[in-house]
Amino acid sequence: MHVKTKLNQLISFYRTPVTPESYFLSLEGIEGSGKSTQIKNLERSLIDKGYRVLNLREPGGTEFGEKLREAILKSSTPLHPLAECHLFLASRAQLLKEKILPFLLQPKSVVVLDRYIDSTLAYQGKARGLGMETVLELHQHDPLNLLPHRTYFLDISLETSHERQKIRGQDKDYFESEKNEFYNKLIDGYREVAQLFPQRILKIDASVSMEKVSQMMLQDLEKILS
Ligand code: T5A
Repeated sequence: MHVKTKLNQLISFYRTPVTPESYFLSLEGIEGSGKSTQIKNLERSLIDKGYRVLNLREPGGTEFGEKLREAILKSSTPLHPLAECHLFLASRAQLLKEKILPFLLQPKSVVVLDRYIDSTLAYQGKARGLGMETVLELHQHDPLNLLPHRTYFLDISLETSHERQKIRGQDKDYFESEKNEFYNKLIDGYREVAQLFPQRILKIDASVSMEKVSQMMLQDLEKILS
């Protein structure tokens, strides 16, 4: 069967949260694309509009998920791509059960998540070579088949990512130590994922100033909330 047909069939399994005036947002992009920076602005703006906001990160966000985060990002041995993928999914399933789903049941609530399914599609599906179909198949089961209302994909080049990481000057983790070849595949992967979900994912040029990126996101958010 043609890959596109298979992907479309898999996508039809997904559902989005339905509590009135509650929203699920995610931010995506390679290292240094500005997700954490923008989440703070987004949170402030949502609180000003009278929303309850739960800001979480992946992997992590629960006691169990934070242990998995440590196990993955500090791993001294290369993990099998399937092992890696299942660890991210385990963290995600627990986060959905413990935090995301209960929070979204309350009206006027917004979950803002730093990385979600699109990270797995781009990192494990594309860059590690598992295949996006495999990653989508693994997300067909409850609660993993929940998609955000809106995903902001902060798109930057590898050069910009390196420059920002250099300025920040932190030690490299498990993924940050990967070679350029991995990152080039990853960037392609993210752009493919954005094409796969054009209604949900908004690709933003995040190489411009923080203020401009924030402005683009907040303008779009107005439309999502209305
Ligand atoms: N992973 C995760 C997978 O492989 N599969 C999965 O399914 C999941 C969920 C998590 C790792 O796990 C992998 C992906 C990751 O490698 P992480 O530490 O949570 O790791 O995520 P990172 O993306 O590595 O976090 P970063 O902090 O590096 O990236 P951010 O949050 O996108 O960037 P931010 O906001 O910290 O900004 C970085 C620097 O750039 C500056 C900031 O001030 C900061 O110094 N900056 C800008 N400078 C100029 N102009 C702008 N517009 C700027 N925006 C930010």
